[in-house]
Amino acid sequence: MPSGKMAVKGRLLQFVFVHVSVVLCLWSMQGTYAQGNSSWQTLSGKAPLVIAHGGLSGLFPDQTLPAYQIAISTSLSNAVMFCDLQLTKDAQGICRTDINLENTTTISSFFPNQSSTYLVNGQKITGYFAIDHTADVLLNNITAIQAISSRPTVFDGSFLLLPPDAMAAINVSSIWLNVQYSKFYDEHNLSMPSYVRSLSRNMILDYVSSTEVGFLRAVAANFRRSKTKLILRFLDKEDTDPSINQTYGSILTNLTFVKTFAAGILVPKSFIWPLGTDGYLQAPTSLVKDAHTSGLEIFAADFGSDEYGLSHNYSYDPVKEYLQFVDNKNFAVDGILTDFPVTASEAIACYAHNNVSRPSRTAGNPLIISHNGASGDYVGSTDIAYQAAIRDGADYIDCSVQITKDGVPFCRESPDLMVGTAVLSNSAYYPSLLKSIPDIQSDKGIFTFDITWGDIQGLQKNIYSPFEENYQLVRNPAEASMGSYMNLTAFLQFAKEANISVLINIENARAIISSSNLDITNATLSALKISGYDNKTDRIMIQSDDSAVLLQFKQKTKFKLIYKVDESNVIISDSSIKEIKTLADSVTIFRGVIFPSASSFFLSNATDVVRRMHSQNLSVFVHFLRNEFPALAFDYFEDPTMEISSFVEVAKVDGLITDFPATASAYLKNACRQSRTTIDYAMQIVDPGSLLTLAPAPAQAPAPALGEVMEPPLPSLKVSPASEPSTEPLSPTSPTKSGSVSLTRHSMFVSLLIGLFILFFASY
Ligand SMILES: *[C@@H]1O[C@H](CO)[C@@H](O)[C@H](O)[C@H]1NC(C)=O
Ligand SMILES: *[C@@H]1O[C@H](CO)[C@@H](O)[C@H](O)[C@H]1NC(C)=O
Ligand SMILES: *[C@@H]1O[C@H](CO)[C@@H](O)[C@H](O)[C@H]1NC(C)=O
Ligand SMILES: *[C@@H]1O[C@H](CO)[C@@H](O)[C@H](O)[C@H]1NC(C)=O
Ligand SMILES: *[C@@H]1O[C@H](CO)[C@@H](O)[C@H](O)[C@H]1NC(C)=O
Ligand SMILES: *[C@@H]1O[C@H](CO)[C@@H](O)[C@H](O)[C@H]1NC(C)=O
Ligand SMILES: *[C@@H]1O[C@H](CO)[C@@H](O)[C@H](O)[C@H]1NC(C)=O
Ligand SMILES: *[C@@H]1O[C@H](CO)[C@@H](O)[C@H](O)[C@H]1NC(C)=O
Ligand SMILES: *[C@@H]1O[C@H](CO)[C@@H](O)[C@H](O)[C@H]1NC(C)=O
Ligand SMILES: *[C@@H]1O[C@H](CO)[C@@H](O)[C@H](O)[C@H]1NC(C)=O
Ligand SMILES: *[C@@H]1O[C@H](CO)[C@@H](O)[C@H](O)[C@H]1NC(C)=O
Ligand SMILES: CC(=O)N[C@H]1CO[C@H](CO)[C@@H](O)[C@@H]1O
Repeated sequence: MPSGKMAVKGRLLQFVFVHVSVVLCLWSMQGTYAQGNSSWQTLSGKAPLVIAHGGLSGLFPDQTLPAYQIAISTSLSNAVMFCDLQLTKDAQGICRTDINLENTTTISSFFPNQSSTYLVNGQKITGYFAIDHTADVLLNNITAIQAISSRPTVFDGSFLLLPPDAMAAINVSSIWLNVQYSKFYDEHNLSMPSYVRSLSRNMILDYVSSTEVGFLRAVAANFRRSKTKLILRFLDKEDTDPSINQTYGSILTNLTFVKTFAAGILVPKSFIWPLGTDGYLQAPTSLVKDAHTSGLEIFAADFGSDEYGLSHNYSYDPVKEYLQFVDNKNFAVDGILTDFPVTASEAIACYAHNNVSRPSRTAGNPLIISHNGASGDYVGSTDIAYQAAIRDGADYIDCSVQITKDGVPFCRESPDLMVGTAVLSNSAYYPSLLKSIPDIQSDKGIFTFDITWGDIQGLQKNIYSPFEENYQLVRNPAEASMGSYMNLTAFLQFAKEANISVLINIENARAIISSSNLDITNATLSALKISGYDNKTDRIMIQSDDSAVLLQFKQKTKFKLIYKVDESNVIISDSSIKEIKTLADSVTIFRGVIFPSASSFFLSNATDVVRRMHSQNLSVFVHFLRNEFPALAFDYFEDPTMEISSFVEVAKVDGLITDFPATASAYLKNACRQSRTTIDYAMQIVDPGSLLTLAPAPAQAPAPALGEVMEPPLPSLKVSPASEPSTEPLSPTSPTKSGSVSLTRHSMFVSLLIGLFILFFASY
């Protein structure tokens, strides 16, 4: 996805009267559920709670009706909706996270140049405060905006602020009220304890938390006989609770004291799993066990799938982080406060306590094909990346073949060594070998076919992090230069020993013949022959974007062939599909050919290309799947699993080509997919285009049609290559089933139609 995701800025809508109709269709997949008891290491023994921080605030401006509604419809049925309470001039409550309303609302454009400055817990803050305005003005004139720059701003200004009692009007299972500035409001003659007491007479408050011991002690007597649980919320250890002038770090050392007025604690997740300065998790603290020993529930805060600085241990898969807190063999927190309740729900219902092995590779499951091995965690195309891919559950490991000056074919994605190696810092190669080959790439490069295999093996390698430049998201720095490249013969030998199938990708074959007089196609054929793979046609697939390369393999071998469509934004006509069918058994296409996306990073539509390819008996592989959130359309709620789920269940692809085979493999064996979950939950899949109805984007120009599939034959070499393979066709074996997996498994689709009719300037 292009780099502008952060920069997408929605218009601030200022309507006098707007009637927004929100229609969002989310399809959910539902199996039959066995009801059973799993033993959770929570205080109650029940599954951990999902607490939605302002609703689905990872997508919508937080604490608005759509944010809560979508959170309710996509989360566990007992999910808790969280409201951060602020008080207005006339002692009414509104749900807003920050005491300063400026960053999360349109208030500064409604009252320009009217900010004020207050001393809040000893700190001077300039901005817009609820205490300066009446509830009537705030709830009727001001709308919410997204405060976090990586999240969509297209909904800014569309949804009104809410008072806490608005949540009673929607179908919430439980409500959590958080009070952070009781002392500040008290100084302004507004009493949080009185407000919360009176609110509790009109609605059920399941949880009331506060960062102030003073507040909790003030209301403790009132809630003693109710079902409301009082929770002490901890800020950073160095911060001070102004109500008792003690740091949170010191309060944490006396949980017996906390138990005298609270039923639980809410802590930053780092109190439980501290993050080292190296970006990896350290050993867990004993806090969860200590809290449970003291009879306190413990809830962890600060979860977000689009977080910068997420621990590298999780490989950018947010599901793994939740599992670290709820399913780690030693303890489980009692609940998780998250901006993405949908992914926390999925982790708890579908992934936790799921010790099953991978379902059969033929039972309607798409193939998992690595992209340069497990390149999400290791330097692509190295021995350790391939070992990891196998360990992580790939069905096929892939080798993009490059060739060296001395004619050795080896595995590496780019022919340009400036990508992913330190070739530039070596005066033997730079600048003398820098050249421009427009048929390969527009930028100048230093190419593998100008350096010998021995010298390439000596180059320092660097892990490729596709979202480093624009988002500073780096991959597994601890392994960032580890591993060795493998020549094709060694790669095939390795695959044979590991008993794993292989996808060989050949690109730029004709440009390399013209510029270096080296023939990758023939070199690949030779390596296959040498390694004894020439008769293992069920173990090898050959992929190319060049019809002439595929035709050579078609003439000389019986391998399964894959045509790779190079364009990511293209319409593939039925006649192109028929042409492809004459060349190949399968097609590899980019994600956007199946689910095109709009400039706003929402999916705009679903094409029927997979169905049309299937009708020509072509299998369809989709690439490249990546976990980092900027790779994902907003429709997937920044959850790579939801994208995988959608390609498998909605698009029905036959193969997933991924940098992170572990994420795809975990998806295939999740308990919800296998209808074995003990918690009634249906994993979400997208309805492409539905969110765009909420977030109108400028019309897109239609995608161009795919150009000619058939290319002229490859040029000949100027001199005969040293080692030519025999021209005899390689001996066939029985045809494989790997390319044409039948996809019949899915049970019942339940459609959830959520119609939200939001009337602006109507009061609750
Ligand atoms: C689950 O636990 C409850 C309470 O401990 C018990 O009554 C019930 O029989 C258990 N159900 C199963 C399926 O084990
Ligand atoms: C609010 O926005 C201002 C200006 O963009 C920024 O400096 C400040 O850190 C933001 N505050 C919060 C709490 O995000
Ligand atoms: C707000 O202040 C700025 C300068 O600080 C000024 O340019 C602008 O006109 C003022 N707007 C209003 C509505 O007073
Ligand atoms: C409200 O939610 C409960 C359980 O979550 C469900 O049984 C009920 O049908 C819902 N009611 C409405 C009106 O959606
Ligand atoms: C609060 O009320 C007291 C007494 O009623 C008054 O003296 C004080 O000025 C008020 N403070 C504020 C900030 O309104
Ligand atoms: C809070 O405690 C610190 C040291 O524990 C002390 O220096 C400070 O004066 C106290 N502040 C107030 C307002 O009591
Ligand atoms: C912890 O709190 C309890 C209850 O308030 C108190 O009795 C005890 O002295 C405290 N312990 C320490 C070490 O401060
Ligand atoms: C390929 O690698 C293997 C294992 O490292 C080695 O034995 C073999 O000589 C290499 N082949 C070439 C052509 O360098
Ligand atoms: C493939 O060839 C090897 C010898 O090169 C032979 O041992 C093996 O049986 C053959 N396998 C098949 C399936 O033909
Ligand atoms: C969505 O895709 C279908 C099929 O490709 C096409 O007929 C339709 O016009 C598209 N709709 C939009 C809104 O782009
Ligand atoms: C590849 O080898 C075949 C013989 O096996 C030969 O006919 C063909 O010309 C070679 N390709 C090139 C580009 O030299
Ligand atoms: C400045 C202001 O208060 N504007 C409007 C806010 O909304 C209320 C209720 O709709 C109106 O009466 C105000 O005029």
